[in-house]
Amino acid sequence: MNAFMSDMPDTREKPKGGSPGRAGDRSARPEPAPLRLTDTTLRDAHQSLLATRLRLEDMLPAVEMLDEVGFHSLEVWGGATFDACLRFLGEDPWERLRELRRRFKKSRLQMLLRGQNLVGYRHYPDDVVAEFVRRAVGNGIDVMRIFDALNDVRNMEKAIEVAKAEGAHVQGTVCYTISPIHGVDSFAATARELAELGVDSICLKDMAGIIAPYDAEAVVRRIKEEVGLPVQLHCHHTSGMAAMAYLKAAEAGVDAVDTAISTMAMGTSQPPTESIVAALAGTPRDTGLDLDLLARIAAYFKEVRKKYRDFDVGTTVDVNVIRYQIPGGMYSNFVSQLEEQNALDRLPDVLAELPRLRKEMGYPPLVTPSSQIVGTQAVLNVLGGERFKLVTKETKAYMKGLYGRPPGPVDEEVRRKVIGDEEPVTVRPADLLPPGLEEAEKEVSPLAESVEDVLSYALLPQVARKFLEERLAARTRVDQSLLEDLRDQEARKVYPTP
Ligand SMILES: [Mn+2]
Repeated sequence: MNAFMSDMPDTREKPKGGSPGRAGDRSARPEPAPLRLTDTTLRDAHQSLLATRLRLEDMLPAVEMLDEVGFHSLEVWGGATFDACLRFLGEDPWERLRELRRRFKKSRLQMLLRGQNLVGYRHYPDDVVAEFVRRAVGNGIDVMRIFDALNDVRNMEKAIEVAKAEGAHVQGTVCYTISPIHGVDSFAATARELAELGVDSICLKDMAGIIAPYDAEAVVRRIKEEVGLPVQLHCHHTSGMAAMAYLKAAEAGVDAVDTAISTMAMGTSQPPTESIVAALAGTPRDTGLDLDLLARIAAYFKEVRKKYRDFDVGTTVDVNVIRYQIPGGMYSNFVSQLEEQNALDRLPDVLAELPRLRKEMGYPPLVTPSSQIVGTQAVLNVLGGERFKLVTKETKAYMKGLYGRPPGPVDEEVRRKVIGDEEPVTVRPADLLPPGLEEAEKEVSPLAESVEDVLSYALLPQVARKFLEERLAARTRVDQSLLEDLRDQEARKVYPTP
């Protein structure tokens, strides 16, 4: 699995062949290469549009076609898919990965990893992180995209180290956000830190779908100039600007972008593959992908999507994302949380509270888990009558530094209100965690049949226990019925019936 990305264009600055440019001439640009596309249909697209409910059985009929396209990679695992498999679908996420690996003969498979949070919502100890990454690569992941909600590289370094050692292509991620302290300088600085950890490429991740085309161009250009690694742009179509951002990024030399097949694209999902392919056809960044084949894939998912209509969030542009620069899910969460409290009239107060709170918390990018922490606390600050009268344990942990270093300084007065006289930690948060794998194994041992089962339990204890118990129960029922059959046969032997 080593060097499987050798076909990725070398994007370091080099003079055009035969051109007489001066050495170090900044105008000497690399030969334009085809823009590469990562397909997200089997992960982010259905996570964004169908509440992560797409089942393996509905993926498999499309695998052969998807494998033929010539995608840069296919994102098929990680993010919320792990949780949703165990929690809602009764599917073993590890088995899903192995099955996809068996069937994809030519393509690289990619996953999204939340750094030290893996595919969960809290920091896991290093031994759990290391084993999870090893097993993810061992079961078929080629490309591991690793991010941290706070862009704190200390929360990514363990996963990066292990994924590299296992021979995966490691993509370090810079989470894009809009704030007074974020800009091309800070994004480039994070990218440099990731490069120093030895990542193979950089992802600029616009999880909220808020990046404007000219900002995408500026950030991509700057990261490429400063870091000298391939750069991939990941956007959501939520604001309607993502395809424009891709075009400007393509002009700035971005190496790859994330798209979804058209019938699983747009809205909170990625821009449509076919549109990007058509937009660049005949240009120096021509993707070379086959629109007829893509059309067949689109037709397949158009039908499949109908089965999930109960979960389907549709594909309109969310103007609130542009107005408040927050992820689409966050706004709808506010609405449902306030509706539950019969307090929808307080929505403007919550929306006014959010930027104030975010400033006090050091401007965290809003992505799992920070989006949930900030969002819930904003609602509590409004409904509690007094700010920080009610505080979640996650807000406490955040203010203590247990999620890592916030991008900017936190408000010390607020910190005192939230954690009192406790000392905030300044070390890498996972340094404070004792190993967890052995303990997990002990707790789940009668149910677990593999290290992968133990990992599922270590990550999501209640959810995984329930899944493993149901799996055992299902098998026991089968065994008992077999036993009954055998007994019947025995009975017939002894007392033959006419
Ligand atoms: Mn995404």
